[in-house]
Amino acid sequence: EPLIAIYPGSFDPITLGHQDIIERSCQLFDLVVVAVLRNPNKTPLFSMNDRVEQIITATQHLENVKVDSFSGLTVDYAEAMGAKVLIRGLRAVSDFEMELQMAHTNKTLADRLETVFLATSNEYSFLSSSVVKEIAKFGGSIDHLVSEPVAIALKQQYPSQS
Ligand code: COD
Repeated sequence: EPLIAIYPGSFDPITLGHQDIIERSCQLFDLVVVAVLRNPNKTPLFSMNDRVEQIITATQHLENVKVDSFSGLTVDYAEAMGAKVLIRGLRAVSDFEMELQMAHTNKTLADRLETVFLATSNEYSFLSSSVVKEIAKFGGSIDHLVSEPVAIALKQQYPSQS
C-alpha cells in the first residue's frame, strides 16, 4: 500500500521554502499531495487557478507529486485521498504554538492521521508568502525567494513598483 502524505496550505504564492519542504517530502513518501485550501475567509492575491498552476510548474521535476485544491476540513480531505500523513513545515519558534494547536485539533478529529513536521532549511527560516508579497509590493528583489515564474507573476501584480 503506497504511503500518501498531504501538504496543505494557502500557497499564496508558493515560495522556495514550500518547494524545499515538498522536495524533501518526496524522498520520504510514495505520493505527496500538495493541497491548496479554498478559504472563504481569506482574499488571496492569486486565484486558485494561478496558485495551482504555479505549484504544478514548480514541482514539474518531481515524479511523485500531485497538486489539488480542497475546501472544508483538512482531515476530511486527507481521508478522501487515503493519506496517513499530514506534512507541515516548521520555521521559527513562533510557528510552534499555532502548529501544535493545529496538530492536536486534527488528531482529535482524525486519530489515524499523523502530523509530521519538517524543520525548514536554514536559508528559508524567515521566508513566508506574506514576506514575499510585502517585498514585491515595495519593489524589492524577490528572485532569491521564489521561482522565476512566481517572481514574474508577482511583478505583474505590483506593476508600478517594477
Ligand atoms: N520553510 C518551511 N516551511 C514553510 C515555509 C518555509 N519558509 N513557509 C511556509 N512553510 C510551511 C508552513 O509552516 C506550513 O506548514 C506550510 O508551509 C503551508 O504554509 P501556508 O502559509 O501556505 O499555509 P497555511 O499555514 O495558511 O495553511 C493552513 C491550513 C490551510 C493547512 C489550515 O488553515 C487548515 O487546515 N484549514 C482547513 C480547515 C481545517 O481543517 N481546520 C482545522 C485545523 S486547526
